[in-house]
Amino acid sequence: MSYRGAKSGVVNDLVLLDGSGEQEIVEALAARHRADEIYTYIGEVLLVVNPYRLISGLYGSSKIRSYVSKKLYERPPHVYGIAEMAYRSMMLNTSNECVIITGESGAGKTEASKTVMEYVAAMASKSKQVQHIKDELLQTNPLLEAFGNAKTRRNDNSSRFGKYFAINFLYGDPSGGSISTYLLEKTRVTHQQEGERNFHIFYQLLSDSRRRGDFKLSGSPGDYNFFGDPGAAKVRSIDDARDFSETTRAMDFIGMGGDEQNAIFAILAAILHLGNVEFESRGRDASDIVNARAVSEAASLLGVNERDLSTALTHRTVKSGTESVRTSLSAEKAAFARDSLAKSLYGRLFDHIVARCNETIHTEQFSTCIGVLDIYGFEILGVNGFEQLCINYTNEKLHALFIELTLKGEQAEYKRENISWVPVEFFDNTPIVELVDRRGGLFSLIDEQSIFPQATDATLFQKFQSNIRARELSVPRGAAPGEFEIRHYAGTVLYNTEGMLEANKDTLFPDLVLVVYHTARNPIAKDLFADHPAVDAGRKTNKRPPTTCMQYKKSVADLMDTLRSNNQHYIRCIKPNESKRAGMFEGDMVITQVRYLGIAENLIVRRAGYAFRMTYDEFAAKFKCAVAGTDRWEPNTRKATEDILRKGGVKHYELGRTKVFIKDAKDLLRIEDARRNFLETAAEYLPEDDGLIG
Ligand code: AD9
Ligand code: MG
Repeated sequence: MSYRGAKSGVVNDLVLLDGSGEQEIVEALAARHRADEIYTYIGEVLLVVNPYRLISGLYGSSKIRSYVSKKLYERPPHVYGIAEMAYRSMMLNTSNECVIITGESGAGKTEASKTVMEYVAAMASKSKQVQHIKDELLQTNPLLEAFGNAKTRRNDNSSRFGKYFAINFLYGDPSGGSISTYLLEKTRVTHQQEGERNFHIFYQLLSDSRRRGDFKLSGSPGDYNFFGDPGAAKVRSIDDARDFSETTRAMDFIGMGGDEQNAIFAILAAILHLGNVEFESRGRDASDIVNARAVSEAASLLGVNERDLSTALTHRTVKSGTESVRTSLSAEKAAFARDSLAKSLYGRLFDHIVARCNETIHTEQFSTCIGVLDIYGFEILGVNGFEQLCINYTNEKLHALFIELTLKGEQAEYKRENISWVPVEFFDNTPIVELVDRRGGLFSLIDEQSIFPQATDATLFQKFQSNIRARELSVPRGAAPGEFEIRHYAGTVLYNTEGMLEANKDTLFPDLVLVVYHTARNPIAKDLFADHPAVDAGRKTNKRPPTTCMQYKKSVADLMDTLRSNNQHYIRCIKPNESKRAGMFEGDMVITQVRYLGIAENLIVRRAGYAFRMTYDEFAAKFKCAVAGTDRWEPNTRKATEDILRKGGVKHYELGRTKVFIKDAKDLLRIEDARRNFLETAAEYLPEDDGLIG
C-alpha cells in the first residue's frame, strides 16, 4: 500500500511526517480531513477527526472484507484496521484485548465504538446461532442510547453514562458479552440547561400517539416541567419517531415482551406526570399538592394508591429509637422529594435495562474477549457540578493510563528487542487525578461532609478552600460563591459546589421507597427498589450505604485494572469545530486537542525511538522488489533486510531480535516510493490504486 493518503497525498502515519510540531500535525490533519481521509495513524494509535457527515464508501461489508487478515500498515488508516489488529491479536495469542476510545464530548467516540463492534460482529461465522448472538449484541446499542444519551449543547447524541462492552469469543466467533456502565447523569431527568434535552427516550415516547393516549400524555413538550427548555425538544438531526421504533425493535430482540415494555414506558410516563406535581406551602413546614391530576396519573401508572403517594410526597417518617414520627414537608422539601423519586426511578430503570441486556447476552462459553470502552467525553457545560467532576475525572484517569501505557509499551518493545533508548519527558497529569481521588482530596472531602447533617454546599466549599493546596485548583477572581476552577489536562473548568453534597448522598426518603416497593402494581416499578436500603432497614444494621463518590471511585479503579490487564488499542477522537458542521476545520480548536491529547509527544516518542519497525519476514517479503539486486530469494530474512537497507541507502537503522527499526521516516518513504514505481511500471494493468498496492 501507499504510505500517503490517495487523495490528500499526506502521509497516513504522522510518524512519517517531516516535522513534529503541533502546527505541522494540524496542517496534515486538515489536509486529510479536506480529502475525507478522517483517519490517521501515529504508529498503532488511530486518530479520528469527526467529519460530521457520513462519508460514502467508508463503511460496510465490502470495506470490512478489505481489512480482514491485513496488517495495519497494509491498508489506509481506519477503525476497521484497529479492530482487525485487536481481533488478530486475540486469535493469535489467545489474549484479551480492549479498544480504548477517548476524546472530548462530540468528538466521535460513540460512533467509533459502534464501528469497532460492527467489524468484530462481522467476523462471526454465518451459522444462524452465531448471527443471532451477534444481532443481540448490536441491538443493545440503540436501546442503551435511547435511555442513556441526550442532546447537550456539545453533542446532539451525547452519552450521559460510561460504557465498557466486553464481547466474548469462543473459537473466533462472538458467543456473548457483558456491559458495565458508569454513573448515569441522573440530574438530567429533572433539570437541563438551556438548549439541552432530557434523555432521548422521553421524546421518543411522546412521538407515539398510541402510547400518548394510553398514558394520558400530551404531545407538546411545553406541557412538562421536566423539559427545562421545551424549545430544545426538536432537534434537526434526530427523528424521535423513527428512533422509537428502533428502540422497541431492540427491546423485542433483547427479549423484553409486550408487558415488560408497557411497564417500562408507564414508568417513564409516570416520571413526566410526577414532574408536573406542584406544591404550595401550608404554614412554614407543611405543603399541599396543587394539581391533584398529575399525582393521580403518576400514581395510576405506577399502580400505587393516589393518597399514599400524595402523603409520601408531602411527609417524611423519621425514626427516633424505636419510635417513628411522621412530619410534614415544606413545599421546597416536597419538591426535593418529588425530584429524588423521579431521578431514582429513572436511574434504577436504566440499571434494569442494562441488567436485562446482560441477561440476554450473558454466556459462560468463552475463551477470550475484546472490550470496547466508550465513556462520556471531557466536557465544559454552562454550569458544571458533581457529575461533570466525575466525568472529567474519568477522562483524566484515562489520559494518565494512556501516558503510562504508550510510554511503557514503547520502552518495553525496545528492551525486548535489545535496542538502546533514552526516555522522553511527558506531561504528567497525575497531580490532577490525585487532587480528586487522593485521601483528603475533593472526593473524600465531599464524602466527609456528606456525613454531617449540618453540612451545606457552602461548608463544603470552605473545606475545599481550607484543605486543598494545589496548583491545579483555584478560585478565580470574580467567581460567584461556591465556584472553583480546576485546570484539567484538557482545559480549565469552572465548577459549582451547589448540589454536590446532595448528588453524593443521593437521598430518597424511605416513605416514597416503601410506597412503591410495597404497593406498586407496575411489576417493574416494584422491583426497582427491591435492593434499596430503606426496604432492608428492618433487617440490617445501620451501616451507612456507600456514597456515590465511593462507588464511582471504586468502579473507575476496577475499570482501569481491567484495561491494564488487557492488550490495549487506542482510538483518539478529535472534534474539528464547535458547531457540529461538516467540512469545517477550526485550526485553533484542533491544535488545543492535539496539545492536550499529547499527540506531538506521542509522535516524538515514536520518533525518538524509531519511526518504523517491522519484522524481518514482513520487511523482506515486502521490499525485496524495491531495491535492484535484492529481489532474489534469501531464506535468512534478517540478512535480506540488511541487504535491502544497505543497497537502498538507508543509514540509520537498528537490527533488533526479530524486527528492523528505521530511524528516519524519509529513508522509508524513499524505498516505499521505489517499490511503488517498480509495481506501477511492472504492472500497468493492475486495478486502480485505492491505497492498496501489495
Ligand atoms: V460524548 O462524549 O458521548 O458527548 P462522542 O461519543 O465522542 O461524544 P459521538 O460519537 O456521539 O461523540 O459523535 C457526535 C456526532 O458526530 C455524531 O452524532 C455524528 O453526527 C458525528 N460523527 C461522529 N463520528 C462520525 C463519523 N465517523 N462519521 C460521520 C460522525 N459522522
Ligand atoms: Mg458518546
